[in-house]
Amino acid sequence: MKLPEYRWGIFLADPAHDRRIGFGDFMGNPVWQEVPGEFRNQLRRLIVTQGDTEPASVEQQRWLGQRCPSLYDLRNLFQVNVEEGRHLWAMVYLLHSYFGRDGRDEAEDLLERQSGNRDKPRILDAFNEPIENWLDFFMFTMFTDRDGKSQLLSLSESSLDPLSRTTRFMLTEEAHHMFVGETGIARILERTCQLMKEAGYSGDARKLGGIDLDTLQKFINLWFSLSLDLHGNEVSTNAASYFANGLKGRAYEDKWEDHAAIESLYELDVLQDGKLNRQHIPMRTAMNEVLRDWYVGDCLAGVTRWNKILERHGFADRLRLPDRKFNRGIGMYASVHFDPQGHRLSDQDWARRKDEWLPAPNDREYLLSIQATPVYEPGKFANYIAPPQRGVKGQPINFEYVRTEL
Ligand code: BYC
Repeated sequence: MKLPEYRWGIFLADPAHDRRIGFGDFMGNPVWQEVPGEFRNQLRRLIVTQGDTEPASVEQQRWLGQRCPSLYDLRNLFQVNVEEGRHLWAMVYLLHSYFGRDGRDEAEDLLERQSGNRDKPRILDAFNEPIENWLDFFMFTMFTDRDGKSQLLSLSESSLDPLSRTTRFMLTEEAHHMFVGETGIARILERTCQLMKEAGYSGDARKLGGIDLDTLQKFINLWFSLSLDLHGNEVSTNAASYFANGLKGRAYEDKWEDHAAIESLYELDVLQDGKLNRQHIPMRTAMNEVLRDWYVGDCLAGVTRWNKILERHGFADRLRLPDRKFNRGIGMYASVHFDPQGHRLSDQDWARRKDEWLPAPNDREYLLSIQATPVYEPGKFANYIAPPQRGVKGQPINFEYVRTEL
């Protein structure tokens, strides 16, 4: 369809008959079709935070078309961008329809903030990071969109039914974004393995214009740790009150046995006076950490699938998720440094060694050098990435997925 004919839609999952509040202090009551006055601020804040991430990601990704590895990938980028734009629309619909004047003001402010802007940045840190190359993009859609999945799963449990229904619909699209990320990295890895073999098992895929495993690992370390931060503090009274008030549940709340979570405890390594101590904290205050646990498990499954590619090609190397204390900017582990195995580091050791674990300027320069020219010819792929196994919606891989004529 031509761009001027495109219409943003507001999609809500079908209403569930006689839906009841499934957790917290109001469990069993009918869900709300309007916003209760006493929870107005908290709900607005959650919706604004969610809404703010959506245009942010499009702003972050706006340079990628000029560096795309194929028309197939360009098409996927555009679909992701259009859907994120629509997710913003969905959150703005909630603000306009349910929050009156202040909702409309908040919606305006969403247009004022901009990813990476020094004066008016986006609310959450990961959404101010530049996404300048396709490795960033695929890692972002693998790891940061997966935080989208965690957060949308927990918001879809909300007692505010319009919020639950919009987020339930958004989740269906989030799945495709993660597919783009996971298969994007899988295709790079496939090509890396081919190039490593061509290089005589020397392991240096860069010599042949590919992306080496060390660089892939550094980008995993970066985007996984940034996305862990998106789950908030380990111990959070905000999270406890969201849960108590029925605003935000856990992922798949119905799979839990105890939906009140008043008595139960959560075991956590608490950093005190520079030392880690295993402690029991009230479950409600640990809800961010509970969601983070779910998230880490979901990421791990993806990394295990990537490692099957290395295994199939006969390589002993493996990709790994870093320890969850590594490179944290939010939460109790942010005040000290840890290596990817979770060992404490002094500030000096961190400064000396961090480029071993996180993308360094020369890694970024290298990636930009191999992505300098976009590949716009149908069926052609940049040297560092393998073609997908199949095209989109039954079309062949060499289909002209994006028309580039004016
Ligand atoms: N960066 O009590 P805490 C997606 C602030 S991704 C900066 O732990 P809470 C998508 C926090 O605001 C999903 N600040 O907070 C993916 C608070 O500030 P105040 C997005 C942070 O509320 C790809 C203070 O620290 N959805 O959809 O429990 C493409 C105390 O923290 C950060 C949502 O985020 C951070 N990372 O937890 C497109 C869902 N973390 O009050 C889209 C809605 C915390 O001291 N948001 N702070 O000023 C929430 O559920 C919660 O706000 C959070 C934070 C989980 C984010």
